Amino acid sequence: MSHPYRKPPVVLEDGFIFYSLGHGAALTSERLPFAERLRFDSHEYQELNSIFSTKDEAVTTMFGKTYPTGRKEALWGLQSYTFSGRTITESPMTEVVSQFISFISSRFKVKPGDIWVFGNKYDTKKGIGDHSDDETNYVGPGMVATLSISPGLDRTFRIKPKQKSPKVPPRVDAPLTHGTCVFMMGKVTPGKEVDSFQENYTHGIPVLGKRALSSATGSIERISLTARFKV
Ligand SMILES: O=C(O)CCC(=O)C(=O)O
Repeated sequence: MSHPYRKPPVVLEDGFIFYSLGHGAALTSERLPFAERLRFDSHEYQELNSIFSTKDEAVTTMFGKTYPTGRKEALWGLQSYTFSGRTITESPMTEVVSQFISFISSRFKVKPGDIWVFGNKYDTKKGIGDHSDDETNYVGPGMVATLSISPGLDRTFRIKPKQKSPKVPPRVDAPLTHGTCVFMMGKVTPGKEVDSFQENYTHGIPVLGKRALSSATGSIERISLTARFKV
């Protein structure tokens, strides 16, 4: 990838990118072996999937009207979470979510009990619109991590600055292969309730074009797990 504003992402080692942004924010990613090993028929995947199979499609409410999101949502490590006019309640813990929490806990030196996880499941034809995870009081170490579980289909993680400027790239696309964890790294400023990444950038998963859809090797679904913090 190239663009006129900043250096392209630096590939530090296999599957790891580091992209330095303005405002003390950075986008990095890393492939997690326990997630890369998951297949549709593995016990751990089935266990995670069974949580979503009990859910209805989430709907969002805007200006008093409800709209389908095309996604199923789940929550772990927090009793309930309310956003965009809906409340999600906690699901039973699964092996994959527990491994994800352990990884985040040891990597970022945060107690497992201070981490909660939001899960999305959607099919290849759906995406997630540009948004920020900028709820206040959830700043944690200034990082939100999102893990891709999508055997057979790669997606793209797209970030955009909220304010256009010649000093900031208009967008950065990071590859989301199965088992990749993307870290949105932001600066935590005392007195501010949102870290600099979430304050200054949006992120989203663009809908796939026809060509990408026709080259998909089987997967019709994608699960993402996003780790966030209670303190
Ligand atoms: O599905 C993804 O990878 C992104 C999830 C996301 O943006 C979110 O949960 O806020």
